[in-house]
Amino acid sequence: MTSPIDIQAARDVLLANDRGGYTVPTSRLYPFQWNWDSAFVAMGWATFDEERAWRELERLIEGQWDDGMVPHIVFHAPSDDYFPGPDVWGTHHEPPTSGISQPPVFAIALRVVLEGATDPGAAARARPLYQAALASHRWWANARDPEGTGLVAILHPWESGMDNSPAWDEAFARVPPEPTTEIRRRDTAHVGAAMRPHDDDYRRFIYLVDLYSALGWDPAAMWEKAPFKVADVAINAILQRAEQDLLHLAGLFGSDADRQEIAARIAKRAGALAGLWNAERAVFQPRDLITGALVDVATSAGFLPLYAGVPSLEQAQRMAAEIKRWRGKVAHGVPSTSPFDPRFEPKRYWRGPVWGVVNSMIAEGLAAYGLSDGADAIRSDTRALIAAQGFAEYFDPTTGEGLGGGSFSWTAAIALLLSR
Ligand code: 9WN
Repeated sequence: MTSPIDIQAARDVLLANDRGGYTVPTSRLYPFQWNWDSAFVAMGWATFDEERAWRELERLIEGQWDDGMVPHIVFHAPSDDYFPGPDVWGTHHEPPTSGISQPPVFAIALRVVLEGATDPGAAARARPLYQAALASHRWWANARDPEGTGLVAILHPWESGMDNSPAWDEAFARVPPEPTTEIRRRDTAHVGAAMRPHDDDYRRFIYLVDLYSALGWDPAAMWEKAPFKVADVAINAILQRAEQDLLHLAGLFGSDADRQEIAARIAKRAGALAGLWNAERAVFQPRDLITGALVDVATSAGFLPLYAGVPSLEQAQRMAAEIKRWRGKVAHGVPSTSPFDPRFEPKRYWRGPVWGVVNSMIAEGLAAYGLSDGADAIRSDTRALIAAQGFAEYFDPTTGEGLGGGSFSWTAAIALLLSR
């Protein structure tokens, strides 16, 4: 029997990371507002402070661009603790923001916050946020799937939220490690370099930022010139789930035309996502849009279509069995990279460690298929890791050790959601 999660301690993490209506992922390492972190964090706030949950979503939307993009970072206040800052991004937006997006968890969080709300003003609060979410889903379709295939692409590994996943190795190797901006990494001053991406990864990360900045962050020019273009499973699965929640919200706040538009995107993406299934590996795999080939990799992102109800029941059962096999090989699930893959590194960021937010989505997906044994195992692993090690950024699946930044907001949010 593991000890329970300390709920007050989880709340205290959010309170300590609150910078006035937005929550930093953790102090020092990530001193701004991050897109998908904030969506999970809003759901965490909603468990004990409804007003604060609304503010989190509203403050993220302060960074939304006129074309609908919700940037992956909003630089609300200056800080020297992070690289690359607004000067490197050069987006000239006010407030300053990065120039790429991140997994669109926003509409999912909006629905959760609204459904838990007791304040009579909640609908008035949700209405403009619904419009913001709709605009951002349109942006994904227009800017990141201009050919209308049904699958959106990421143009930078940071856009996936899973920065150094082996899913990008092949495509990323084609990006020249030759930025014009001088690299001044700050992350390795805060956490050990062995837990972070390599310097060579940073040279390519910043090369892409320099390239897109020179193109004025124009989506059409970026699409044409991007040397890195991948239809990521996580982005598409999360967007598909978010569209379902948006469709529900459109029933409250939208028009018939909105509903038809959203439903059409859902239908098209469902078919396109089905084409990413690898029956032999029992995971979904990304497609490299430069070569046109599926990337033969097995990562935790490959299970996320469960969260959007994409797989058949038989596929879902096969994935549940595969997750069990991975958990059997290491001590704690779900590792971000298959522990049977030679590239598995249990401490290096997205190349092996367990992430609470990913676990929460996979577990919710399995539960929706009635695969409650699998869902319960993942939830109890997540609870046990947090109870034993605190609110770490991520965990070593072989030892359970908490790694990366400490007092981490989205881990605290997941702890609160798991303790409801
Ligand atoms: C780049 C904030 C973010 C998360 C990402 C995670 C990491 C940033 C970085 O931290 O990425 O966006 O500098 O390493 O990979 O998922 O949103 O917690």
